[in-house]
Amino acid sequence: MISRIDLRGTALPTGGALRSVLPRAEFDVAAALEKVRPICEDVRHRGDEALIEYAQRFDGVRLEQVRVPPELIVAALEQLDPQVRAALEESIRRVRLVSREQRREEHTTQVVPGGTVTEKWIPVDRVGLYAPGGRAVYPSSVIMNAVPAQEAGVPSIALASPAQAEFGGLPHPTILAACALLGIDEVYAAGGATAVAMFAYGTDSCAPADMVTGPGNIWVAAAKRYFTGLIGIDAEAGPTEIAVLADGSADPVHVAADLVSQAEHDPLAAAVLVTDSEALADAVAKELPAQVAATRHVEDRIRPALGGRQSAIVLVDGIEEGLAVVNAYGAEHLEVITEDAAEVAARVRNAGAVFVGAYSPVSLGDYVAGSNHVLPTGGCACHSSGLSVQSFLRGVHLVDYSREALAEVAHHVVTLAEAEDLPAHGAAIKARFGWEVP
Ligand code: HSO
Ligand code: ZN
Repeated sequence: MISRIDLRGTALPTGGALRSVLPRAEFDVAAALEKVRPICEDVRHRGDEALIEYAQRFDGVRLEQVRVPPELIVAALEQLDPQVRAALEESIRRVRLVSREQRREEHTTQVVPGGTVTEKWIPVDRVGLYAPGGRAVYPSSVIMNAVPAQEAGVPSIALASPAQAEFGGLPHPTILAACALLGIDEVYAAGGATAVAMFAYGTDSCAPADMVTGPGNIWVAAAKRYFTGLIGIDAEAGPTEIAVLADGSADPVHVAADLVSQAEHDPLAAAVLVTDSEALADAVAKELPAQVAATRHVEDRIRPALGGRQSAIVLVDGIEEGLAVVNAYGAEHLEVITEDAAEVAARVRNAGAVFVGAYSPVSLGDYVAGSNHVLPTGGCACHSSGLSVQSFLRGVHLVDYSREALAEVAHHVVTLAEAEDLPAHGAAIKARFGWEVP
């Protein structure tokens, strides 16, 4: 069901070489980009009319309008199962607690008397959130995107999610209900690349957004890539990944359950166990088929995910080597289930989020840990962060120098301007102090 990679007994390759022996799904965004380009341009030129046509073509729904009437968003919350509502509310509360503390303070540095640089943090004006439909209807992802945007102070937040034929052309009711809980009343029935294009260019019914965030399939990732530069994006989310770094102290039942839990998302989802314990590897390999047999989504997602080239059990000589492996891999989610888990976790450098010890499974983080579940995939954890309040803020420097403070460094500006053959830069200083700046 899951392959093995044995890295024991030899020196581990370093850097990129180690990464290349580790499993990873293929996710060819560049190829998808060619297919989404004409769709995005069509939305640009024909706006709502194009969105309505694509809803018909891709979602099999004849829409009267793209915008969801706000009273239907409220109605969806009224219909929501009270237990689901309570769980979503607790998720919102906890993510908000964590997000609130991420808000950066404005800071002023006095560089010299009379010369200051202040770093201000300004939220983007308008954000478009995307919530997938189809296989992945995740109200939790609406929360993970909306709460940090709200805590950042984004004044205008809209959401798009595909029209669902079985719900009369509205987005899925739990997505609408989550919007109502979050106070989002601007919702559009638009899916995939067309939704991203709607936010990027704007249409008659939807004002353009400065930024689009939210998970999605390869078409959403491709559209985000297409619009990078025109709008801000969170990340090109690829298939989800869990890596578990475990030693012989880990319970194989827990480890197997956690691997299966993320394999359940997608046939391309990656589940990777890195361990120095052959006994654990054997026990997990034995446990997996039993657990898989007892759940849903087996043939279409879990089996291809666990059996795919992106998943494996990786055997290493020790936890030190295991750390090198997980750092080279840069998983979206990394669980550390070892003795001294906190100490081992503290040495992880590359992971979207780290889950410490036996009682911090990824599915806790997916819903109610308070952490964010929008995290870098595909090794992007080596250079990028998960979604946070910071994602929605721009740092702006306010430069405020007095005449005296400028005079003090005028000669340095003139010198550097000359050194770069940009005399007009120097002239902008000389014009203020006479043309004889030394
Ligand atoms: N594990 C997914 C997020 C998710 N899980 C949504 C359940 N619902 C990617 O982090
Ligand atoms: Zn998940």
